[in-house]
Amino acid sequence: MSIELYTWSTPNGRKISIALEEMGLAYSVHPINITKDEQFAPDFLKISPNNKIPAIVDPDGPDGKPIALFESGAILLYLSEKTGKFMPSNARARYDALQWLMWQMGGFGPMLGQAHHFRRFAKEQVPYAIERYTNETRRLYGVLDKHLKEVEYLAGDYSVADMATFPWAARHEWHGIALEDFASVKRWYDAIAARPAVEKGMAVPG
Ligand SMILES: N[C@@H](CCC(=O)N[C@@H](CS)C(=O)NCC(=O)O)C(=O)O
Repeated sequence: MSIELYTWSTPNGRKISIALEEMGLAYSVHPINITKDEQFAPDFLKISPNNKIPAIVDPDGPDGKPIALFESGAILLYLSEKTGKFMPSNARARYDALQWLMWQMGGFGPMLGQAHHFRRFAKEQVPYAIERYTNETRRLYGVLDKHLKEVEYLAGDYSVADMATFPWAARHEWHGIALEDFASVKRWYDAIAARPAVEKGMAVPG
């Protein structure tokens, strides 16, 4: 039975379509148009009470019963546990992957999102906010670049931490970053962009 994916054409949504493609799981897509407030529809709120995409319903949950999940980090961990893929089993490596996943969820996502808002969508130009979030974004790219000088992927092997981080880096023009300024990020980015599952996942919801 296929997993129901509730999503929109945003980095957080595409984390999950990438993971589903990488893991070879069958899924059907339900576009939730957040520009038309569809995330506030009562039926969607039953699945995602924080009125945000992505969310999933897996008819075949851990106990064989359906499970609904929101928050992209939780969904990635659920899918990796379900399939036994893209999370290391060794405890030390697992915590390495978890810390980079949490880094993405707490920083390289929320801060880039604020940069997008103030650089592209805010009704008034607020130079302080533009500078604050653009600088913080650049700092985070510096952290990522330094780490990727030492390792091929965020937790050594390709994992859900990379799947979470890549779609945000794919919006680098929106947050004022030239990937050429971060050579190791660029090497990592190009390798992930070339994966067929990533190409398919990035095209969802179409
Ligand atoms: N921490 C959440 C963030 C999800 C999120 O911010 N989703 C945005 C689109 S990328 C959304 O649905 N926004 C609609 C709204 O805030 O009303 C996650 O990672 O799943």
